Amino acid sequence: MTLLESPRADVLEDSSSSQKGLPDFTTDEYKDAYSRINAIVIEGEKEAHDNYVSIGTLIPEQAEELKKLAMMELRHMKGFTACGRNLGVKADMEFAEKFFAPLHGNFQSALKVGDLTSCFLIQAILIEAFAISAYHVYIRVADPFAKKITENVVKDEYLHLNYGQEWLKANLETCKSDLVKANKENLPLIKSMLDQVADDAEVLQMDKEELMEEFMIAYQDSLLEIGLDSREIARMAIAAVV
Ligand code: PL3
Ligand code: FE2
Ligand code: FE2
Repeated sequence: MTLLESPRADVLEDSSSSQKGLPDFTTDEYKDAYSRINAIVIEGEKEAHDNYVSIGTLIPEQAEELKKLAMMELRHMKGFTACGRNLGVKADMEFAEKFFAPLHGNFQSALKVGDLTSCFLIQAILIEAFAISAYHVYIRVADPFAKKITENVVKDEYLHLNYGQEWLKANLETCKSDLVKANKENLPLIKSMLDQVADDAEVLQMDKEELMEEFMIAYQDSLLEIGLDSREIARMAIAAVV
């Protein structure tokens, strides 16, 4: 009976969250979880900026374009900093730096030897797909201020994903085996980052399975676009679970 009373448009518009209701953004529990999640996002955006600038040093003819992507990341960082401030939360940056350290280390090693394939896979595919999945899920349960900011950010993240995708696509013939190898080394790190953030995300009403699902969609779509076939993609995705 009560089902008939629920407004149909609402059900169509939003999935699970509108029926569950949004979290209480003012509780200590919410703010505590947000202090880590917000820091992760701020640190991720800052490192993304640095990574695009670094990639530009390896492709001088595209440095200008990469600088533009990097500037977007700084804007994202400022936007998410404002989200934390708006909720009265102090971001735990020390936690976030540790959170990114393994992936950051792998990116730096790749950069040092001029391994563009790994650099693009780490930053433009894995990190951007991670961000896209997280932002999509967050938008459904965010406070109105953060929702608006995140909606604008996620559009840019697709541009970043596409940029890396295009480079890998154009170079696939020579970089395929390196791509598979880099994926094997780095996809497990993304999985472990997701595991580490899952409890805090849950407090924000972000469901872990939903995050994984959104990540897999962005990841698979991107590898398909780069030119890998379903079997190759399945093999690559398995690296996350073995
Ligand atoms: C690159 O443009 C951005 C890199 C950021 C990576 C963020 C990963 C996010 C994981 C946690 C999900 C929370 C989303 C909530 C936003 C305040
Ligand atoms: Fe970003
Ligand atoms: Fe980005």
